[in-house]
Amino acid sequence: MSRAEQRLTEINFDGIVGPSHNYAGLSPGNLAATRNCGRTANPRAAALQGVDKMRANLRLGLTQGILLPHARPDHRWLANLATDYAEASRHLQAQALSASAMWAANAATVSPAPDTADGRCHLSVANLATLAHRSHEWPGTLAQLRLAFAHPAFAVHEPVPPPFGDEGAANHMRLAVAHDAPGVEIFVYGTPGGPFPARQHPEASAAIARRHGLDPARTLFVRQSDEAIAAGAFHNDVVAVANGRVLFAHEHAFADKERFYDNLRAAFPEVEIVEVPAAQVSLEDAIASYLFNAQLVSLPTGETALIVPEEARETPSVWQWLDAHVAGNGPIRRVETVDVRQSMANGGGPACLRLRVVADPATVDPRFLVDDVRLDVIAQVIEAHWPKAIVAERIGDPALVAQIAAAHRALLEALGTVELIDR
Ligand code: SUG
Repeated sequence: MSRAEQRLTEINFDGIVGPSHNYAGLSPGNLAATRNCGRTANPRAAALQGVDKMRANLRLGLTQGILLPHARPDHRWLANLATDYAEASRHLQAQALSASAMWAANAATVSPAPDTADGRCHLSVANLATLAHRSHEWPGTLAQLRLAFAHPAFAVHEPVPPPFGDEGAANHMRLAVAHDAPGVEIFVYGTPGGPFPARQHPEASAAIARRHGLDPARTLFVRQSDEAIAAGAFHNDVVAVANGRVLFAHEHAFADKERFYDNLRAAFPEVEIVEVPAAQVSLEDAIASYLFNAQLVSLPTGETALIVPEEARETPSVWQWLDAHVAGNGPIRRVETVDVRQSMANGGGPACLRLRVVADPATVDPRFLVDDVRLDVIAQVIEAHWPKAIVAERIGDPALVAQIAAAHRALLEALGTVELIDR
């Protein structure tokens, strides 16, 4: 299919919650994950919540894809550390077992074809180098992206080498008058020195912009505010999200806000900046409710909708702000809520669970695209195989580990992707 024949649209690829989903408190700076450390997790309910979120997206007329859980525990990683699961310490076991690949917004940074010098859609797999349990995701992610995006319309890159930490699309935003029009790409990075790690390094962002062949005149590098990181915004997508002409952000999301907004208006005069003042929604309420970790989407009608977690409805300041915005003349015309509480308890909201790729669905391996029928198949596998509960003390139990492996295999078999079995 020639470039001219491609019909570019935004596809949301949601990470299916893996059967090893548990709460091990592995992410300093991620307040929900720290708070819920040791709590009993419900992998089956978690994965079904994710499936329901995808069904809701389909009902809105959006195109939906999936990324698959990785093989866990990661025996290859443990072998590289000269140990195995039975021998490893409890902490290392938790790091090897984590289902953290579910947060697909951290899988890669994506630059759609209209933005790149060679007219291909570029994807750079994130190295997630800052935290041990996430640092071994990238080989599995790379294998999947190479399968899903094997068409010449795409270029899939290996991660930027450490120590330059890169956490993917969670620290990247794109504005464009339409998904298939040239856009402005915004890379948001953090600076070390605060109480929590700055997980996105500016060197990594710059390397990605170079390798994707982005036009420097339409590429911005912006520093996240120290205040936001210290308050628990461990990724930019906890305090800001963009889509189309709309940038939706908290007042305290960025370090040098005025300069950023000036540069953005110069690069993209069509931008509509919707800023939520701290006087109306505190940084704490924004982070606890995940107001900004929302899917900001263009509906087929052309309207902009915001898909927020239930927690946003339950936070009075946030819900009042949203009500007033929709009642007024703001660009967000519709608010939808989804229940992803199991993921939220580990700091992953609706936006964390998806990777946006602007592409022609005909160029994507169909095994990575879903409709209601395929979601039924996925839900059946989850119902039949995912553990109902994981109690923290049980993570070393060989019977649990065997059940997780069998569940993973059952899903890959059902989806025809068994070649990814040891990934
Ligand atoms: O990297 N939580 C993830 C949440 C990622 C959310 N993604 C985005 N904001 N895009 C993280 O902190 C917790 C796992 C544990 O503690 O068991 C965890 O990895």
